[in-house]
Amino acid sequence: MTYQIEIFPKLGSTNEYLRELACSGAPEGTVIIAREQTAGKGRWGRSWTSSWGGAWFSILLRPPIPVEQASCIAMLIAVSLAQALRERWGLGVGVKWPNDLYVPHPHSLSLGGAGVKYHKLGGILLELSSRAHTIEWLIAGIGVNVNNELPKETRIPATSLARELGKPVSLGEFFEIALWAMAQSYERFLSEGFDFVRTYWQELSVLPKRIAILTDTKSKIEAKVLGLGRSGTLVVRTPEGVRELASEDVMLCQL
Ligand code: BT5
Repeated sequence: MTYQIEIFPKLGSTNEYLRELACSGAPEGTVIIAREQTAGKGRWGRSWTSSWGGAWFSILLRPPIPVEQASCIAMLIAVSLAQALRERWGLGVGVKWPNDLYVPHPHSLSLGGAGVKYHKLGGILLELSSRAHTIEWLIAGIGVNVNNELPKETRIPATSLARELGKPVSLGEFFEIALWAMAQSYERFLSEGFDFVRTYWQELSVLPKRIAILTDTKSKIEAKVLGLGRSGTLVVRTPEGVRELASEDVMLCQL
């Protein structure tokens, strides 16, 4: 895949900007980067704080896969980014289904936990248009905190590469590494399928074994995580049996 990259000092949302290009036929590999976003979007209508110094970008893909497999793309991006950041900066970056990059923060023993807490380094927002089960365009919006100031009022505490490493990171190098890693994974996915992503996901996932899921009926169900399904779904065992969860249908919450 070759990239065509445009960089803007400020945009509302790179996803929104790229959506217009996608609708007017822009090619796969079009990348929009904004130094700052004034209306950055998260999932479920949430907002994404995107001040100067972070990596806020969107990639246009036109994968020849059924729309039901679109979540595979979010997984492969999360996994390839986590691996690339681990290799380059030696950070223990993990992936949290469906779309987050987390960094572990050891629990303080005085707080009584032997477990590990995580801080959120970044997130992915997938948007797409489909016709007759095929994908017309898919936009992967990626936000990673690099050197930016961090938002304080977040559900999961936020962290950045600079905070974790104790020094600023070259944004240019970040983009070079991230875009290269994603292109490699995307091409491998198209030629050999999703299994290699599932294997890496097992190693990188930070989900605990037992989770609670909030379904569209707003009921909270306890579940045991079994693994990643063939279409990027989360396979869990609930009291009613084994279920495959699609990221757009459920929210994970505290037990
Ligand atoms: C995500 O949503 O994690 C997906 C974020 C995708 C952002 C990129 S930036 C480039 C592209 N253009 C866009 O407009 N969006 C994409 P979600 O899982 O819903 O997480 C949102 C929640 O994360 C918020 O409700 C806050 O609690 C928290 N949050 C907001 N900004 C954050 C930040 N910079 N770092 C960490 N957490 C943040």
